Amino acid sequence: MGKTVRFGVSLDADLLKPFDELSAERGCPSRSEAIRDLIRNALVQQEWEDSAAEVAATLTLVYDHHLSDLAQRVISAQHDAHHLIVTTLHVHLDHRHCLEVLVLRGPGGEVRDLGKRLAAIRGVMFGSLTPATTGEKLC
Ligand code: NI
Repeated sequence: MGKTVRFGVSLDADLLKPFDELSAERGCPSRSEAIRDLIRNALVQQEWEDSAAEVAATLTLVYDHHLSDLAQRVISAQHDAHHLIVTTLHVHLDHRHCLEVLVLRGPGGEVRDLGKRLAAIRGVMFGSLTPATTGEKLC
């Protein structure tokens, strides 16, 4: 962690009021922490805009493993992209439904494409990619 630098920020009171309200709603302890969060979010978003930059993400899938060869197709698609998958968690939600959480790491473009490919498999009921970061560019 680098040394802390203090700087002043000037902005319209009409903009500060909703910012403080939003920060309080999100449980942010101070304006400094709220501004740090905004900067980190912007940096993570920038990482994702560069499709070659290394990112981390989680992908959540829900599917019905009774549907013909669906479970096999989900597994095959994961094996094809084994280099992007750090780990998987499989939960048998009930007699029919499976929930899988995949932790992904690799170039943003490939991670995004894998998320789309798996979520688009016919029979997958829910697919959601949550962008994260490897943290290397954040302090
Ligand atoms: Ni299952």
